[in-house]
Amino acid sequence: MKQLVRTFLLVVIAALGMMYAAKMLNSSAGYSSGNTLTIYNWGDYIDPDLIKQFEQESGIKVIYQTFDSNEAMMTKISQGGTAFDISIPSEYAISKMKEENLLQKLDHSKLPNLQYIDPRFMHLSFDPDNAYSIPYFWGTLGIVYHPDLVGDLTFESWDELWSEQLRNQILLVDGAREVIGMGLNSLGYSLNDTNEEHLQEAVKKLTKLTPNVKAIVGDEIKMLLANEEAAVGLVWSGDASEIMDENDVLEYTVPEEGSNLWFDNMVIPASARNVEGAHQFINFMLDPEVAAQNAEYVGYSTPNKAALELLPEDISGDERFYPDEELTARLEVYNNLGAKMLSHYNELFLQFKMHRK
Ligand code: N2P
Repeated sequence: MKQLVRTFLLVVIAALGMMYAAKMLNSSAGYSSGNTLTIYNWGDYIDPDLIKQFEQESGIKVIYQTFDSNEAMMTKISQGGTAFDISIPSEYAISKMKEENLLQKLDHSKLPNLQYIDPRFMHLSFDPDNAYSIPYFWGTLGIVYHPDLVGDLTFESWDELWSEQLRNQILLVDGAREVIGMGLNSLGYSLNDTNEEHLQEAVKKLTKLTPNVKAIVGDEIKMLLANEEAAVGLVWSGDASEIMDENDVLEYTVPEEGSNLWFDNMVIPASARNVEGAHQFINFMLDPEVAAQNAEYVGYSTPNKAALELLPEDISGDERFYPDEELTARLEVYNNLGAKMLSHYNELFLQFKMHRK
């Protein structure tokens, strides 16, 4: 009998131990519950001091992870391993995530600072009521170049990228929509084209660009261009602005055939645990002083009207980074082409990358 009692007690102790271990594991995997907020943002896309300020003001601890493409971000969020409370996708990704039920509706009554957003950036077609997404930054895609290293080229046309004098001189941002879209634009097609012949034509043309392409890179593109490691780069406007802050000899231009106009918005993924904290964070980022500080730090264009008024005139008045509606009219926003077409774009981009090896 004694033996039985001892065995029974041992089993109970082991079971309790296992329950405790499971609880510990759970709470470390579910760190986004309670007083923490898990943010998933593009690399180099926030002033780190603002994260500290938010932590101090809210008493919420921020856990921060970064991504370098909408595609990588969507894959991770749909796999569901980590419960992210905030993410910052671009428009076509927002529309796709909405369709896939990966986002949750926002409570606008918790976002009083939404009043500071320029109405021009509200009610856009990918989220007409801003029910799921709140503007963060916006911009264009264009070319940064070193005027002394490119002869007479001024990149009024994308075709100039193919000039022989640019052998091994071009850096491309590592984005499927960006590079395939640029190939399509250079042929006079839309960057949302889904016609297979046009897509094949674009890949064929891009393949011919290969001798000029030095590398396809992520955020390091800024450092490489600022240090004049290459003469030309295909970059997002905010990166261009940061590069030109470092090296003011460089220029930024958006070729005339057209390019991409993009909008990155804050969202709360469906799997978020700290929904209240996520609203607090969005409202914090919408505060004019916070948004102005963030825009000055990262170099991207703010959609926050009140923040824009706080920025120095040399930033807010710079038409290259704050193009007016007339200028943006010739640009195109990426459409959500559907999961199948998006993977096709990814495959074509991979095909182009493989050709370089
Ligand atoms: C910041 C990347 C900005 C993404 N490093 C443009 N959609």
